Amino acid sequence: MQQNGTVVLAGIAIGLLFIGCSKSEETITGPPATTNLIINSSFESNGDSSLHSWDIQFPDAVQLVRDAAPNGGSWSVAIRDEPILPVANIRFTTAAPSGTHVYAFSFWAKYSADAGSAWLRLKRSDTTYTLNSVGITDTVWTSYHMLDTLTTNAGDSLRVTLGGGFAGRFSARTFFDLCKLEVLN
Ligand SMILES: [Ca+2]
Repeated sequence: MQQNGTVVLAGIAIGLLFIGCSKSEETITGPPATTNLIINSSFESNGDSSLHSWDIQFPDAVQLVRDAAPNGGSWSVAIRDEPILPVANIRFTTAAPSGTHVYAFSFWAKYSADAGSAWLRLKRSDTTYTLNSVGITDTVWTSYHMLDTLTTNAGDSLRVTLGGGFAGRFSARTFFDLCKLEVLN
């Protein structure tokens, strides 16, 4: 009897093990795969600041700072005022998915002393079209969202530009974080 009891208990234990396994497999299913085209949206990697994948147009005016948007990790990018046009900026460029799609361009930003702007542009052959531009309007972290329906061809590129102001105030900064360009459909 005692032996049979041990066998039953072992069977229950193995059964629980399988239930445990199937439960953990179910919990693996997460949110749908992201369609964000921007690599390094949050200006950080493994807790360290990073400008990986962004082209820096005016290195002296671009800093990574420990001041993140809500749910934006630890770091953001701060772009200083420069009395120049085009303004000091960083850019991310990617091949455009071909066909007609709805794109959501979004980011968090704030400014001190003088406000910068962000642009979404389409590059086609030798011409660059501005699809959307927005001036930063707040001195506390605020989210900005834009939707664009766009038809693109092979060879087209999409470019996001994040820029500082151009009043030339030395202390002025515009901060950006969580910059995304998502393909919705
Ligand atoms: Ca961040």
